[in-house]
Amino acid sequence: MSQDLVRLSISGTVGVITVDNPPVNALSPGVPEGLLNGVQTFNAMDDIKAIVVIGAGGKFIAGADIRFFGKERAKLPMKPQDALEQSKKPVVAAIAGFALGGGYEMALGCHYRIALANARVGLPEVTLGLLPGGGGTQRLPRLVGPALALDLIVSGRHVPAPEALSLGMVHKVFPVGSNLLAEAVHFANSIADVRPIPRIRDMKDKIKAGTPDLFDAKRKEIARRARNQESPYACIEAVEVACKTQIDEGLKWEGDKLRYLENTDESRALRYAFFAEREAQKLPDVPKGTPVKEIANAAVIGCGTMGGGIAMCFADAGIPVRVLESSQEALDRGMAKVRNNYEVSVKRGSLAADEMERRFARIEPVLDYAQIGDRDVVIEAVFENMDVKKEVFKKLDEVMKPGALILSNTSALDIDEIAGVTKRPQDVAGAHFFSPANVMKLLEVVKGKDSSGETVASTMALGKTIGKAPAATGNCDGFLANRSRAPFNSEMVILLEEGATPAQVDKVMVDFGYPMGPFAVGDLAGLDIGYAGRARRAAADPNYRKLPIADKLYEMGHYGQKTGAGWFKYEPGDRTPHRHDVVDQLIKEHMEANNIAPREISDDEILKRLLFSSVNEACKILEEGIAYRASDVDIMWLYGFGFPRYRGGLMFWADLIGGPQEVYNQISNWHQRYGERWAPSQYLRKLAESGTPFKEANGVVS
Ligand code: T1G
Repeated sequence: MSQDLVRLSISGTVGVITVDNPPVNALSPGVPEGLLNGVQTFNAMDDIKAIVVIGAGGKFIAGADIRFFGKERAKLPMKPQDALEQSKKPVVAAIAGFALGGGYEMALGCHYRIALANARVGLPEVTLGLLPGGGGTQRLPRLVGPALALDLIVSGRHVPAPEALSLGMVHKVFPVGSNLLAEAVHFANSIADVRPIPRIRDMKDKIKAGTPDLFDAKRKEIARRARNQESPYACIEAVEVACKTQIDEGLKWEGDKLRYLENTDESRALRYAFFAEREAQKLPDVPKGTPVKEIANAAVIGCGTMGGGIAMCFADAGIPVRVLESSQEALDRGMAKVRNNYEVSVKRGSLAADEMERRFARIEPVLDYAQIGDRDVVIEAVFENMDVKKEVFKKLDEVMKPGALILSNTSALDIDEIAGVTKRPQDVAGAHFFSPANVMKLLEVVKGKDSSGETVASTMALGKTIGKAPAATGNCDGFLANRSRAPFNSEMVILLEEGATPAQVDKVMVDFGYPMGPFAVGDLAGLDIGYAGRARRAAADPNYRKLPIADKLYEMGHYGQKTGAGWFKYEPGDRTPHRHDVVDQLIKEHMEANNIAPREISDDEILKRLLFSSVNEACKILEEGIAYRASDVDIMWLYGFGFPRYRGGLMFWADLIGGPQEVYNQISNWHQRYGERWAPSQYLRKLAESGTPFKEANGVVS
């Protein structure tokens, strides 16, 4: 079996070890064994002078097989990366595509590393709540120095080959299109007799730079971002160990730490999120292999905050895009905002000035619908009003070429009603971006009843092309993301009626791991958006629980940061939230008018009232077949609402704190106390009764 996943061949006096484990050459069972066997076999052959390790399929190795973490794994007599390093014959790692995690660690066990120019290397284990457990934390600091090793291991970022060359992570880079195997054999022959063989374990100079200040400074630097997490700190400690101990002792420490981390909730959650994002691409009602439309160019209708941000997504992905507005003045204003967004990135150092110009040049402002008719895709991002959207879609139906994708960025409106004004509803779907569109990764793809499989598959693929995390949903008010979030938005205001304050609620959610509290987020997005949504829901549902405090705050003209005050008050030019006396007064008046005595509300109750209300709604959405699976809910919450990734997502977190039974029991209590809005979903009850965890929930209870 190992031979199938790892093949051995000989080219002259060079032994070639080829890893062939599609789709990403992960180090699944059999691959480490095959690598070990390859090194030992070629070391036993006298006429082999050097060895090459290469991956099949245009990629090197993607790292350990993540599916096997948390499970018993075969123990090898020796780690392949150690066998590679101790080989008596020099070993060359030939990297195409990617060498990540355990893959790059195999390359670090080799004595030389060469790569194609479009390959990338890295140690992303921290993104899975782990640390490089195959020698990376001990070898990389010796190769490039502890400071750079800390940056690479704690960030987990991928390093493009040219940069890796400049950092000393690879020895040589070959142009794309080169015959990497031939180049590797040639390179191996050129170093076959070089002695001593350069083993990283023998490199002792750079590691001396590992002073205590370096590690303390790194811990301070990550403190806010790594709140509530263990793995980033374990990565720092591992590099510190590398600087203080012999490598074999460090390797043992590292292996023990990996075995601990892989069994933490943090790592389970992060590994779940990794697979959930990929699972979301699988649409049960859209056959695999459904043709996907080529998108060579795009158009966006509307150049407001959303339209401009969406245009940037295309420009950033190298796709030329025309932005259409109703007037030159609106167009100029929108383009100025886009330019400013780019300039902020340049100022921050996250974008080079010349790259900004290239991207900005891909966005072409236009005023005439005739100028967008030939586009492969058009995304409508005009005012969130059904009549306005229908007018735009009638126009698009007239001008767009046959087969063009015609998408709406609506965040909640009925996609079937919108598609219904066109003669081609099969080409229409929702492509709901989250503000700011050029930053937030979620793309909520809304399937209309007439949307063709090709339209849905093409929109999902477009999401990946522009660097988003796409997830699909059926059609309902608010779709999957905003509808599951709506109870959270209500419950947070209702808690104020009982004695909580915006500051207390925000602190609970920030301590839980959100980057910002929900009241501060409301002030940032603008309270007018929520007001319109509540009015629409109240009109549609006589039982809708009104939020008088929120409505009054809006009606008094407090929209949030844009008016200098909302739930909090803001000094001009300063986003720091301060207590807003008007809110205190509104809460006081509401309690007096309703004879409510304020009570101490625990942080735990606040957290669960907000999140359980949304878990319950998500169960209703799953039961109605609007969502495919619970992990899609989690993708929406991770990428759309900033739910902390190291908790896996709303549904995965609910499993961690007791699962459906715990949630059902608590919701049933609140149903007694607060009435219908807390009526538990039938599906939730079935999950509880059947003992099915949320993460396996797909709307059906077998
Ligand atoms: N293990 C198992 N499956 C993996 C995998 C992995 N490492 N990487 C990808 N897959 C699956 C993925 O779920 C999908 O499956 C298919 O391969 C294609 O993936 C000891 C502890 C390599 C950049 O973190 O970043 O090594 O959906 O859609 O867009 O120190 O996959 O088709 O059924 O993402 O071309 C460290 C994780 C592991 C790299 C390719 N390595 N992978 O991206 O394809 S821990 C990583 C990626 C470790 C050691 C430590 C990306 C990719 P399906 P894809 P892609």
